[in-house]
Amino acid sequence: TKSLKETLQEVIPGKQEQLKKLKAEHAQTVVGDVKVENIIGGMRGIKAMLWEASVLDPNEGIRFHGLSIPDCQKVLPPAPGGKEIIAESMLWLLLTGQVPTEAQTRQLSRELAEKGDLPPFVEKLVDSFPATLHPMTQLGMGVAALNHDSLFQAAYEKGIKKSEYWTYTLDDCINLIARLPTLAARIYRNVYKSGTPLPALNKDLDLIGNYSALLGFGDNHNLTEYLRLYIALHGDHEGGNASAHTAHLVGSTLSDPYLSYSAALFALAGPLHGLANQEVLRWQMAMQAELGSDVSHEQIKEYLWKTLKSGQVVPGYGHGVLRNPDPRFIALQEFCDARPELQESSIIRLVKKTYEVAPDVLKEHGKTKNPYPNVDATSGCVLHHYGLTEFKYYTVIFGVSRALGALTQLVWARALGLPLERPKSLSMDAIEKLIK
Ligand code: AMX
Repeated sequence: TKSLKETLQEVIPGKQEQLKKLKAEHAQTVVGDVKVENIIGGMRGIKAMLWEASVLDPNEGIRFHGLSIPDCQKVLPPAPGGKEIIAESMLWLLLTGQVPTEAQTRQLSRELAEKGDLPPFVEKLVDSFPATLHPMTQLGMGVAALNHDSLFQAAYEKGIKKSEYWTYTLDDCINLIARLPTLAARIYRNVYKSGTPLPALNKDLDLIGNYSALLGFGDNHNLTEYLRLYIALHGDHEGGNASAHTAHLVGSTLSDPYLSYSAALFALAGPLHGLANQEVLRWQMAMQAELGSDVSHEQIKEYLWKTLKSGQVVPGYGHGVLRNPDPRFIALQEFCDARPELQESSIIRLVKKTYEVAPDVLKEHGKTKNPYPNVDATSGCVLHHYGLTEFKYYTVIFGVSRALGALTQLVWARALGLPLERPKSLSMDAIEKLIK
């Protein structure tokens, strides 16, 4: 059985060759233009970044090395006794572009479990935070502190060849992915469970099986399966989103993976990025409190209009890039449809009914470019139903997940020798001069 590193070692030369050819033959080929609206509009639409693991099509949604979500659900090995995609098989696909065998997946699970313990000083650091400090702030600080053990940084200080950067980066990324659930679960217990001690990592469990057990939900198979799917699906959403882009930008300075991903987490903590799932839950629960559990489509329609007329957005709908229902939303909806306990959940039923009327209301409202649900329309509601009810913690789970894609790209950035990011900025006066 070839290990992840050995597999990457085989894949990298082909990609390096592809990049060399692109540079040699097409460095001057034009693939888009830049309008003033792009400069003042958050750089939307500008094709300006190399990102290997996934590409987002506005109509079809995300593809990981060409594989759609249903493709991944067919081919990626699940956990023993489980059915859903798991973080390890998704990580393997993102990093190598290949589907791992079951044996490779298990080997990676074991490696991650063996590397998952936190250094004692990080445990102490996290335990010293007040429970009132936001869990995302705690996660970002914990991840930054883990750079104490960065192999890349230590090797760089000693002096290594550029061609060796990626191997140390990979080692750091694997160590960080292994430790993230332990760190995130420790924060959960400190904030919500009075610091009750964590169980030991089980070397025979997958990464998210262990995460669920560390959180205290080891016996809750449904929640564990949901977390596996949620975390695999949120693993990567191409490179331009704020958290992925932050990791890439910081990493381009040759900051190590811990510092790069810590910065990414603070981008994810923003209300326009990682907080949407908790907003959906809050909004659906307010709807339920006002209208009761047995609501008609007509009543939901009225509630939607009330939200819109008060100048608020309908949370869970719309997207910066997507122009169709988010395939991640569809995958989560299918998860709900297949489970009787979720079929009976009043909040999940309300989410589904809302989906049946909201796109038409949003079309009539006429503002959003995408009237369809995004992944957050359901994601938080399922966590809540299965007993993970602490809203403020939901972005931390997203943060455990997004590491898969953001860290994959750091490995590729070093393997391909990508340079320091340095886009050109302009003042308004400078833009006006260009126009004249
Ligand atoms: N309800 C009401 N109005 C909406 C809307 C919604 N769900 N989505 C967009 N609009 C409005 C915008 O506010 C904007 O109005 P304005 O012209 O008065 O400023 C107009 O429609 C055009 O916006 P857009 O180009 O379609 O979207 P965007 O790229 O500017 O923003 C997003 C994308 C997701 C922030 C936006 O759709 C939104 O606020 N949705 C609700 C919050 C949400 O679900 N966020 C989760 C996104 C997924 C994720 O990253 N986790």
